Amino acid sequence: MRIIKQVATALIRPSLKTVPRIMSRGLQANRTHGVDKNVWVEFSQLAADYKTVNLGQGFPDFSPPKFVQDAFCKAICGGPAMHQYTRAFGHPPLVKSLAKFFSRVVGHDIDPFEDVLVTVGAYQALFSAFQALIEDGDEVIIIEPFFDCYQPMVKMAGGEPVYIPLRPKDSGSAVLSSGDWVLSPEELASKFTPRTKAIVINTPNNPLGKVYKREELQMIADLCIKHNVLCISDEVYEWLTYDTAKHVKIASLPGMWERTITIGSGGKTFSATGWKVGWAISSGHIIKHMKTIHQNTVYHCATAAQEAVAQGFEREHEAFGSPESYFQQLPATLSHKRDKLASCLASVGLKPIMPEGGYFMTADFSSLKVDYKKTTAEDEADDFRFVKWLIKEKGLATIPVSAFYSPEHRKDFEKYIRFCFVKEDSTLDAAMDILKKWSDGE
Ligand code: IK2
Repeated sequence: MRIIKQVATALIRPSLKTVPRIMSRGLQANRTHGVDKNVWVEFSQLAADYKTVNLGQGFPDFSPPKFVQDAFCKAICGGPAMHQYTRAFGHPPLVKSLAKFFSRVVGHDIDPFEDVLVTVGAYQALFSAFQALIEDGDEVIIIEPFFDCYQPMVKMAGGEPVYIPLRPKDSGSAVLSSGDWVLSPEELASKFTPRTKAIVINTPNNPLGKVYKREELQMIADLCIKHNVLCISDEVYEWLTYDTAKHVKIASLPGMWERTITIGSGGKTFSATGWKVGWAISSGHIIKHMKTIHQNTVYHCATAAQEAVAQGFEREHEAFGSPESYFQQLPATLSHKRDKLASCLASVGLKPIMPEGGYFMTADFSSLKVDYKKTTAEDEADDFRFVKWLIKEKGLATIPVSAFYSPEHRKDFEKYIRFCFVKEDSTLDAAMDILKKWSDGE
């Protein structure tokens, strides 16, 4: 009797595998077509599955500075308000400290309540910018290599990405530098059409580490002004520049403030990527449209994390330009790690491109004599195959660089992989051990 009852219940209860009727109408919205692959999802999982030494995704494996950790703890223990909603467009202490700090850097009086939007990481600032400003059929110029989310975000907004690659020029120097990767001014000019709505730049660039020089930014600015085009400037690594490279904000160039959206990240600024506090700074007439997207998507970001980032900026405002400033200390620490990694990569036959900024290093693996193709899928790009082989056979995770290119240009840039060096020395040493053992034939 009990068995009959169980069978009857199973027949009545809809199976999880039953296809809902709605599917016959087409379940998937058009905007999700062709944007389902994500390099971080795929390679972070692989790195975890194979318990690798992880120089893949860009996050520090050390703690944020003590002053922001303390600020976060204080916020959490700071009474009920820190655990509740704050102002939707940014916690007042944070928008005020961002405005105060960046007014000095941009050389423009920034209004904390009109010109700043706090977002869930730089990701949501980018998403809000594309959703608020790009219409069906608008063209958006994207400089390659580019942080991979620009392309799907432009497409989901109905826009058409138009790509232009940075190309390496022969500088005659034995050491390749990210500064040798340049835009052709004529080629860039040819990409502007009456349908161009915006250009996206990223300085310091992920993955190359290129820090755009003032003249390069001026050339882009002149085209933006000539064609009345917006500039979305992703500057999440702005404090991380090395040697003589200097970060210049395109928003600070004449005529650019009112057409530039500058995007930043508290996670990258204070080595706390899990906090997911980001921002967009622009003229209020642009920010107001981004606020509309923000209030109708996430509405709000975590209060205590915003409070901690605000305290971090207050502290940095006081310490600005001094040796106590974290914005001086972090690049000084990272520049040693960068040099160490570059000489290790060169010693095993990889050809590193020395980054002028950021915390990634790209290296050419094409002269290595290893048979990584035996164990990997034929239909994948060479760099994807090489990275998978490195993960599975050698226990070292990196990222394939063709993921930062459009389908049109990907084939030309399949011989590079990206290493992240914002890691403890012990992690970098473990990675170097793997590379050395491998090059010794072990
Ligand atoms: N813009 C750029 C250029 C970024 O690099 C990132 C974060 N990237 O990290 C992943 C990696 O490259 O390994 C973002 C935006 C997003 O920043 P946030 O974490 O603040 O959303």
